[in-house]
Amino acid sequence: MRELRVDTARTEPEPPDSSELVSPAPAAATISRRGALAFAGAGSLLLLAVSAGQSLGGPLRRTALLARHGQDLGGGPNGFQINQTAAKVGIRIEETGASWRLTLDHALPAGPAPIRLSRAELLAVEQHTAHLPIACVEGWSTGNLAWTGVRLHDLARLAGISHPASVLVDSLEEGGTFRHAVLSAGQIMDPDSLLALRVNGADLSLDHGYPARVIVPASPGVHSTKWAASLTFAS
Ligand SMILES: Nc1nc2c(c(=O)[nH]1)N[C@H]1C(S)=C(S)[C@@H](COP(=O)(O)O)O[C@H]1N2
Ligand SMILES: [Mo]
Repeated sequence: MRELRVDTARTEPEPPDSSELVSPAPAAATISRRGALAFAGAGSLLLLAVSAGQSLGGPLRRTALLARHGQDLGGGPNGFQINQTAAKVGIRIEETGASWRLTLDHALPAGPAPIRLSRAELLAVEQHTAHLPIACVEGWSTGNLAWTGVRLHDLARLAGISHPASVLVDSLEEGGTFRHAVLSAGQIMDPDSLLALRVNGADLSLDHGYPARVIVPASPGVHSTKWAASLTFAS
């Protein structure tokens, strides 16, 4: 039963059918099918699947976080583990406000001038959603979170490099090991690799990297630079 291993973010509603047990416009899944089985038995599955609620940050998730880290992160879309708060690394709220721009650049000796985009301009570029966890080498990971933003590949094209070999992502942070990261061609070209502006349907919180942060699949958390300031593509 493959369904039993599907997690919350990938739990999809049943297709509508004639029995009218299935909502034609179901709300997001509240818990995974595995969780639902353990919790309520198969007979209640459809009822649970159509009940409204948050997929993450609800009471079940909160309990899991408390059990794992002994830390109460609160609920809500941004209620997941943080590695380095904005305050801890010296991010000033003013530099994340209306004056913030993302600089898209390239490492070519000649080529197009750098582009500077506001958060509103980034939100006007085609948005994609990827369901990915944060997995920190310090020994914790989240479940899948729904990240929404602009594909790194689309940003590379905007910078004038459609086949990048790598990208240097720099943050607003001034010191610190994690203030920048280099991503490979494979990471850039993955359709799930995003400059994320939103998570779980809400704007990123400041501690999770507002105004924008990188998220890439199958990579340690250190690659997902928060408080992005510039992306410099090399070919
Ligand atoms: N600028 C910046 N980005 C960063 C970090 C940081 O300290 N500074 N920490 C990294 C690490 S080690 C991890 S595990 C993830 C954690 O992301 P989160 O705090 O949103 O869960 O962010 C990464 N991005
Ligand atoms: Mo990390």
